[in-house]
Amino acid sequence: MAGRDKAANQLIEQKTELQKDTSPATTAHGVPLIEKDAVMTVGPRGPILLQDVAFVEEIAHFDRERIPERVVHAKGAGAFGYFEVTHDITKYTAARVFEKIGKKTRVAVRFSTVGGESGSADTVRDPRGFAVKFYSDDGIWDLVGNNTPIFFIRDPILFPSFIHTQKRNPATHLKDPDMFWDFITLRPETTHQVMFLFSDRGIPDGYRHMNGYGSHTFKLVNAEGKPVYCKFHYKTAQKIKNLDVKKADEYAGIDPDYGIKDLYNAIAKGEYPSWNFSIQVMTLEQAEKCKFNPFDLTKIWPHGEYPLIPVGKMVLDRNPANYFAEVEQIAFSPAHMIPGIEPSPDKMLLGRLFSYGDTHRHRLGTNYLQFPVNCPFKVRNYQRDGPQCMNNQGGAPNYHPNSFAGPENCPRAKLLSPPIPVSGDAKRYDTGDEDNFSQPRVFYQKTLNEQERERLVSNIVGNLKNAADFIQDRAVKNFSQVDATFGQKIADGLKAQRRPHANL
Ligand code: HDE
Repeated sequence: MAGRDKAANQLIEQKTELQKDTSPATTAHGVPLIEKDAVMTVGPRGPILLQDVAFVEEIAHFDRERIPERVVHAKGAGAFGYFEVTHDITKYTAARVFEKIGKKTRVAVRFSTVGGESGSADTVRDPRGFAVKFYSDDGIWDLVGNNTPIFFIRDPILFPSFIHTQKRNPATHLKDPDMFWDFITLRPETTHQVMFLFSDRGIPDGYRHMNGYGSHTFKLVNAEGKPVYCKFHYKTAQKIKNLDVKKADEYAGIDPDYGIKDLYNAIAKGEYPSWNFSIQVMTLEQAEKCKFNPFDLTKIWPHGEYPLIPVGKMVLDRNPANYFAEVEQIAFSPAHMIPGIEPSPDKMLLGRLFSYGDTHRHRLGTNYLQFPVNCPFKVRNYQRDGPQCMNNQGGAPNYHPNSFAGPENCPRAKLLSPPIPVSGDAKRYDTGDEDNFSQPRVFYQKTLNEQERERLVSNIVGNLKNAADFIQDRAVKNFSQVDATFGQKIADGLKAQRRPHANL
């Protein structure tokens, strides 16, 4: 139909295929229906009979259609495709995904915004989630990253507070610039990510035109059991494209699902988006001597010292056949790692290892890993039963050790998980004061050009002006520690805009 895109025509294009199946409508227990669109009544005007089990079933299922949305990253788009190895990195890792050049692994991807609810606009200033599920021969590997190589905080205990400041004020139920900027300015380790967020890259043009990052430092282990630290990068082959503030606001009003639609239509038209995948590597000896903490998620590893090593490419070539089953129910977890890929001491990564499985058990249920989209190729273990259990492993022994051929340990996995040397005093180390401004300074002075710096200032002022004056002053103080001119420009911009409100 003229003027309509693939997403708009989805129902029409599917019709011919569906018409081939002429079997009747059924109840959920597979029994053919007599009359789909009428309840059973005594006489044409009612009342209804309780023996209309088809009606009771329909309503009971409808009553339970919603599951809790994700507490963060609630709005998102999903797609499927493959990852292909183009360069050999077996000297760093024995992970099956990177086994040999040409090796292909199926992937599922979910892109998302972070702070908004599931009905919120796609074109807001917010980091974007970039979560990839690799269906590897050694089980599921989830690389649950963002479109930024860094994050706001470096201690996971701060995460619930940080997220509360991005969500709604508990009294007004409104987004609250005081909450946001109060937290940001009281924890200056947020400065680097805040500057990235208010730069041009803070509003990507859909999900195809942005990079992805594993963000954390991970550990790779090779076939000899030798580890190195590493970071993962996806560079978009579509080129980086961002939305300017005016356009983004416009789309938020008239086309709030802009990102989902753009991805769906590109794939439906056969314009498969792809990303080049690379790694940065740091040896354990280099990590010891590194000038900054290589496990601090508010920092990047400079590419000059730790160059990108090409590895492969990821291509997305299939849209979800059913959004709820394959995207709403997809369950990523940084704890899903495979032999050859391990966590580093990054506190944020380690903090995340608990959270995701926990949220999935609450949101999706105990057996969420048995849903087709989450399911690895093979599972043999001693876990049994629980709600919605679909693969209960037949009559295989449900205890270990046993004498009846139950599954045993894997020597290869053991070799690829070398012992972790640890030392130090166990205590709560407040890391708020650790070098918060040197990398933001490089970002401001070297990475951005003059126009980009101007837009950064204007974007910050445009948002910060809504916070209370004393919070604005604190923000200026922090940004001045990045660069005195930067701080001054923000102060000047705010002064020009300052509203006559009292400093409450
Ligand atoms: Fe998440 N995060 N996160 N996060 N995150 C979730 O899991 C959490 C963090 C990221 O498309 C939740 O299933 C903690 C960093 C993505 O389904 C939850 C901490 C990065 C997605 C959760 C972080 C991310 C999530 C909410 C601090 C980038 C969406 C629903 C220690 C490197 C995945 C869910 C999808 C989702 C917890 C910080 C990325 C609650 C505790 C840093 C892309 O488990």
